[in-house]
Order: sequence, then structure tokens, then C-alpha cells
Amino acid sequence: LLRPTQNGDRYELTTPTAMPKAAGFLWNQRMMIQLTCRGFATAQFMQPEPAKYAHPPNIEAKTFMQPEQNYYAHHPGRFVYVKDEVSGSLFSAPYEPVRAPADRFVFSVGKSDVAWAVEKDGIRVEMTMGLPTHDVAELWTIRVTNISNRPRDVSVTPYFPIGYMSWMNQSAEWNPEVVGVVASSVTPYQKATEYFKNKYLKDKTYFICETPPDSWEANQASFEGEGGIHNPTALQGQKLGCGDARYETPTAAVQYRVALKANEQREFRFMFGPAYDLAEIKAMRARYLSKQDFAQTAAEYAAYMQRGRGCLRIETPDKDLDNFVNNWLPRQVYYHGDVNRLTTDPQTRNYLQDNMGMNYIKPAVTRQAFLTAVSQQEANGSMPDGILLAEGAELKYINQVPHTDHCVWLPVTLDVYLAETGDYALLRERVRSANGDNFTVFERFSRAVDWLLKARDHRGLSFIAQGDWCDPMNMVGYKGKGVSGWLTLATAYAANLWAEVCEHEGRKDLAKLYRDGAKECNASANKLMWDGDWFARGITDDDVTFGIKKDTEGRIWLNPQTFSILSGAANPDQIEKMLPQIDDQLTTPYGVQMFAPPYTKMREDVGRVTQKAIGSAENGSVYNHAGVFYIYSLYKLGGQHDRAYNLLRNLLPGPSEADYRQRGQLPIYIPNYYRGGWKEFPKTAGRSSQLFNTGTVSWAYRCFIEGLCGLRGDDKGLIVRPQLPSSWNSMKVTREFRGATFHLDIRREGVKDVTVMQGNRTLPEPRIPNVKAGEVYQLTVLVPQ
Ligand code: CEZ
Repeated sequence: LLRPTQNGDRYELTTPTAMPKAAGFLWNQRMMIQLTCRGFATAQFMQPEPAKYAHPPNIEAKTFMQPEQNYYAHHPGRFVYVKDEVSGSLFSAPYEPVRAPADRFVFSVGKSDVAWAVEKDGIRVEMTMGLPTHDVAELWTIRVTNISNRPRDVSVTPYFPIGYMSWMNQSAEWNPEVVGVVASSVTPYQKATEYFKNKYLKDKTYFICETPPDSWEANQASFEGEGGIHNPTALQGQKLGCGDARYETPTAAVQYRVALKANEQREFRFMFGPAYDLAEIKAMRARYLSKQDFAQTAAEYAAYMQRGRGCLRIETPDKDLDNFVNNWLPRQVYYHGDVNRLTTDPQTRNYLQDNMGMNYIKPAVTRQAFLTAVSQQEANGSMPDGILLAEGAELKYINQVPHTDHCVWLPVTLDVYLAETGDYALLRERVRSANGDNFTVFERFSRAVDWLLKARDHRGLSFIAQGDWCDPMNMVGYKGKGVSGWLTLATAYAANLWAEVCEHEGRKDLAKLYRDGAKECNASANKLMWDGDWFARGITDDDVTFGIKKDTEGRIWLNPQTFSILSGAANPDQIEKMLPQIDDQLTTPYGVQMFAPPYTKMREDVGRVTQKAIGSAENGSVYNHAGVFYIYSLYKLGGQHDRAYNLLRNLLPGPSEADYRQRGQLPIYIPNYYRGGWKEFPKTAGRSSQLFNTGTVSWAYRCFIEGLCGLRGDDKGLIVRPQLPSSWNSMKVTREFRGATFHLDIRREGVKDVTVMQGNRTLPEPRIPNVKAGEVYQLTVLVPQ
């Protein structure tokens, strides 16, 4: 079904039907594309707002990237029809639209390309797609080989549907100058002001060929005809109709008639993408469309991916895990930090956490992100709902709904930056904000924490307004009174973290102030939220506490428990009560649910989270972001090696075939959720959302680095405290840290505490002080049995 190849550098799936939505993705700073094993594609590019160059057959509402997207016959995709012109038999690669079962099928996802090899009736089709590093375009190589022992006469017809571009104006035609189909449109709009915004949009889509085809078709209806997309009428003739689309749905089909001797091969190259005008298409053609330029572009792009390789290599008893941690997890972390989910207004919490991951890849990017974020701080110290990244960008969608947690993420993510870099100088940078005030980063963080501590009610609990970390929890506090138990605890956690920094900066007075603030939050949570065995989630506008024993739905929520551990609100007795409840009520074979039981109907004093489908997204799925907070808290707590590791491993599909089939996803990224509702709907439980945008990954990487491997920095050096699961006796780790390389040989031995040896010398404590850039450290680490 599924196997890693090239040392885990690639994953291969050998059927298009067992996991139909399994996909790979590529990106650069201007575009992103997700390709399923069956050939469906979802691509977007930035101009500067996200836009598309291949469309569905009807006007699509603009929205954020959706989980569990559906695919259907006319979904945008990249296909090749192959017809035996003697027998008349037809198939398509990779699988859609004809859906003819292949003799051999391989979907091969690499870090810097996505490829297929499909064989049917003695013809092999290989398709590979790559991206340039700096431009928006898909670079396709399609190779056709006669693997039968006789001469063959086939037609090869790449089919790249362009779809319904616009209700105002759309057309397409063959353009001999660029050797391809060029579709033109006008992005629909109605307000005069929009005209000026849209004036320079890339409203053309092109599909250009290195080798001139024998015929083409630019009109979707003419191509598909009465046969339909599964058996297009145009493929019945000697050649395609060479027609155009005049306010008709555009498409791009080109046909090569090839006579292949036994074992003969033909290779074709194409480009697909958006452009402003013909001049741009010509320039793109000149820049990329040749064998040599494809090869060079692929090498450049591979180098770009390689720059996201991260700072950790592990060798453990679990090879699939090693593959993921060494090859794929840092790549997904890099994606988040590199492009901020391809939005111009990332949610503030996402922006900060995505950049938290970048600490392990390119800390200079994280540094800049802090400066950008705090430059948008409000005059009252609060943080806006989203961070604007492009000129003219606006707060959209969820960012128009007031959420109260954004300040929390400043100290939480700074904690990693300081641990990784030791760069306390950042705190002394001065940042002038849009509203004209001028403060140091240190002052800005203090103001943010002040705001958090202030935004609490008479009981000391944090107001929730229309949401906290949980976006759709929009009606707990919309009347202005409701509070979040989670946010109260998260505020305490943030204040404590900030107090540590204040202390480091010689501000004992402030450290005390923030520790006192944290204590107050914790005390309020303990007084009003503790329900005997776990913490409640919040109190509504009408003073109803929820997330408690007597609730039949939404009875226990994970986040408050997690943050009570992190904030210090929960004492050891309480933790001892909470953990078994989490095991019993929330843990499933696919990870830990964000709450349970899921809501079955609207609760008007909680909000739209209760209206989501049972076990999907925030309504009690295995929401991995919440899951990984919990895992992190277990590693922080210590002594929970197995609980933490089992959940950490479970963020990833596999390794059993049954698990892969149920989750339906390749083990090359962590999705934002797996379906929950494990008790209610076992049929769908575990199913991946297939959405690779998630705050989970920076935390997951952090858990591997700081938790499992126990390698965290501080102002003095690198601390070593591995937390191996009990089933492992050893592991090897290479960690890059502040320019130095650490090779660690970690073994279980009869020691009382973690013992670190450098050569024959036993270090006085498990810490390497004064780390020198460029140095290579060989360490043996003994951990207790
Ligand atoms: O968005 C995520 C947010 O990006 O949901 C998380 C939140 O912490 C992240 O910042 C938990 O709510 O609005 C909705 O109902 C959406 O479901 C979003 O909540 C969700 C999307 O799945 C992300 O694409």
C-alpha cells in the first residue's frame, strides 16, 4: 500500500483507491499546490491576496483553506489521456478522469516534487511536477514509454482543465507565439474602487508546450462533448478540434500522436500557471521551458527545501518515526514559517506559533516576526486578531471576530526564541507602532501581559468575547460577560513565562508583579473552575459553568487541563485526578479528542462550535493542536514519558496498514485534525482532515526536540534531559544548536539521574555550557532505567 523510499525522502502509494484523498504538497513564497494521488489539484497563488488559475466549473466562494475538501469529476486536476489508436482503448494518468484500473500505479511524493508512474496495457506514463523557487508556475514533465514488445500507435493528450474563470469575461485560444493555450478573464467585481485594485491581477491562465502538439482544444464543452470527461468526444477523432472558447468555459487539451517502437520513449515538458499578459508568458517560457532549465530549476528548488531541514536527526527503534522527524516534520514547520499559510492577514496566534517553529530552522525569521507583530500592537496593549503582512491587506474572515487570547502567544512563543538563540537583545529593540506609540519589545510584551491580566472580570476570570484559542466558541461571551477558564489558565502561564524573562532582565519588581498576577488567575480558576476531577472550560454570559461533570455534551475539555499543568494551577493531586479522566474520556486510537462527548445540537450559550458535525474540527475531533499542547505539558511535567510519547507518535498516521487506510493520509504531514466521535461514529473516526495548515507542527517539533530528546537551550547553554519511552533502550540524536553540532548517544543504564559524558569526562550536570559555534560535540548520555 505504502512505503518510504530513498531513506524516507519519498513516500510511495501504490493504489489510487485505498486512500483516495492522499496528497502531497509543494509551495514557494508565492504559491502552494496540493495534489492528490488521483490527479486532482488545489493550487493558489498570492497577488497579494490568494487567487486561483484553475477553477471549478462554477463560481467558488472565497474562503480559507478547508478541511476534508471534496473532489468531483470536474474538480481542477492535471491529467493525461492515453489512447491506443489501433485498439481504441483509453486510460488516463494518474487515475482520474477515466478511472481505468492500472496494471501498476505509483504515486510518489517527494520533498521537492510530486510524481506518478502508471502502467496500463504496455504503456507507461510518468508524470512529475515541480515548482520554481521564486515564480508562480507548475513545471510538468510527462514521459510515455512503450513497455510492450511491439510497436504502438498512441495519442497522448494532457488535459489541464481551466474551469469557470469569470462571469464577466472569459475566453481561451491557441497562441502559436507561446505554443500553448492562453485563457483570459476579468476577475469579477462590482464596486468601482475594486477596478483599481484588480487592474493588474494575473487574469490569464496559460498551458504552454515545449514541443508543439499535433492538435489542441481550448473549449471545454467541445473537448468533452457527449462522451463527457470520462470519455471525451474529441478523443474519437484523428485529432482535437483546435477550437477556442468565446465566453465559454476554457480548458487546455493538447494532443501528440506518437508511434512508439518497443521500449521507445517520448518526453514532453509543459508549464501551467497565471500571467498578467502575453509578454509575461513569453518571459516564463524563455526562463523555464527546456530540459536544461527544468533540471536547474529543480535543483534550485530542492536546495530551497533543504534550507528547511531543521535542527534534529534521530535514530530510534521506530524507523517510520525517524523518517517523519528527520525528513517531513521540519518541512511542514518550514512551510508554516516560510509563507504563513499563504494569507496576508494570519491570525495573530497562528502567526506567532508558526514562527515559533521557525526558531528551529531560521531564527532570524522568528525575530523579525516578533518585531512585525508588536509593531501592530494596539494602544491599550492588546494584540489585533490578525497581523497584516502586505500593503493594503485587511483583516478578513475570522479576524473580524474579536478573540481575547492573542497576547498569550507572545511570551509563549518568545520562550522558544530565547531558549534557541539566547538573544535577549531583541527585548531592547524599539518599535514604533502604526498608532504612533514607541516602546521597546520588552515594554510591549509587558503591556500585552498587563492587558491580559486586566481583561478579567470581578472574579478574576478572563473575558472571552467571541472566542479564544477556540475560534468557533463565539457565543460564550458575546454579551460581554462570559469568561474562558482556559484563557484564565493560559494567562497565568503567559504571565509566569514573562516573569522569568523580567527576572533575567534584572526587573525583579516586574517579575513579582507578573507572578502575583499568575497566582491570582490560578487561584480564581481553582476556586471557580475546578469540578472535582478536572477544570471547567468556561462560564457563559448567563453565569452557567460548562465543561463539567453534569454536562452530557462537552463534558470535559482538554485545553483547560493542559494549561492548568503549564500554569501551575493544578497541584499534584489534581493532576493525578485529571490524567486518568483524559485517558478514559478523551483518548482514542487516533489521539486525544479536544473534548467529549461531542455536541449533537446547537448550544446558544457556547456557539457555533456546537453546530459543527459530530467529531469534526472543533466539535470533539482529535484536534491535533490541542493534542500537542497536552503532549507538551506532559513533557514539561516530567515522569510521563510513555503517555507523552504514545500521543506524540499518534499525531502521525501508521505504521499499520489498517491505520493508514482509516486515516487515509500519507505520513508526510500532520493534519489539523483526525475525526473524533470515536464512540459515536467509529466508521469515520480517525479520518484525516487532509489540511496541512495547523499550529500543531511547531509544537510537535518542539516536543521532539525539548521533550523526547530533552535538548533545550537557556542563557547558559544546552540542557540535556531525554525522556525516552519505556520500550526504548537507546536512541541516537544529532542536534544543531547555536551553530554547533551535537551528536548524542543516549542509552538506558543504571544511573540515578541523567548523566552526560564528553569523551571520558562526566559533566558536573546534564548541561553543556558556553556552546561554541562551529564546534562538534560527541556526547554519551546515560538515562535511568
Ligand atoms: O482555524 C483554526 C485557527 O486557525 O482553529 C483553531 C485556532 O486556534 C486557529 O488559530 C481552533 O479553533 O473558524 C472555524 O470554525 C475554523 O474551523 C477555524 O477555527 C480553523 C480552521 O480549521 C483553520 O483552517
